[in-house]
Amino acid sequence: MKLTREVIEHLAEHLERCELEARDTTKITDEHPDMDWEDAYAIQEAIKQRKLARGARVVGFKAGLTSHAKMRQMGVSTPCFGFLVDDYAVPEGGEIDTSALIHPKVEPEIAFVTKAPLKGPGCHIGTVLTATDFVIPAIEVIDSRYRDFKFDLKSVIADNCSSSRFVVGGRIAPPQELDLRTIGVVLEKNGEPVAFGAGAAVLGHPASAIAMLANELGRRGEEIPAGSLILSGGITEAVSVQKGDAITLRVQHLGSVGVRFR
Ligand code: OOG
Ligand code: MG
Repeated sequence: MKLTREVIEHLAEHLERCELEARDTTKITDEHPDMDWEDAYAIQEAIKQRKLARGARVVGFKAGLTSHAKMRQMGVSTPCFGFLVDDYAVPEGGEIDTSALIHPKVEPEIAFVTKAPLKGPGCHIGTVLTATDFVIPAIEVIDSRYRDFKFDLKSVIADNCSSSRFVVGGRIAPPQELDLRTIGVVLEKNGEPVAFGAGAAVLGHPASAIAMLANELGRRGEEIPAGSLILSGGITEAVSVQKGDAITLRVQHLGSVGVRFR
């Protein structure tokens, strides 16, 4: 670790304030070019502790930057992992207050809900599918706290991987009943299809993203508890949204899920 506890707490407070007040900021590595990966995850953890102290509950995790489309869009080459709290959850068909966000974008994702704990190292697609209760379509709303979504991997990890809101809905299915590599997704904005893809865009198989997350948490002595909801990562590039937009995600065999920005 290169940063002191004090600086980590300060950066966590700064980034979370930006989130809560819908303000953007420059990326933190500009002022702290020496910060390392441990520092980045320590800042993310400090943000989590701030939310827990205010009564939030961790409901799951997210993997991000798991598809080439996303890595290309954001100019990075490795996935990132973050946490999800209950405050981020929006009901299916619900509304999101756009004025509470900075510059939201939506992503089509497959969410996994676990029925058994997943603890790395050594997790792979097989262990993930065995521990999965069901998969369900998910729209993730990301809202980087960094100006114009310009960041590097350490800055975005510290910022809890741009987590902001998520909506799950449609039909659930046990993963054994689907081929998650060929499953097709269509993202619609105001009735127009705007992005398309198949599950294999995420690391060859969306369950690989969950295995990577479990192995990464294992390195830190943590696990994915049973009953967690995990977003496996955007299948396509993220799509910008504005006040007034209606978003629908259609997933082959799994119905659709929608949300509106008011
Ligand atoms: C980082 C978060 C990316 C995904 O699914 O790839 C992400 C970002 O692009 O701001 O959530
Ligand atoms: Mg995402």
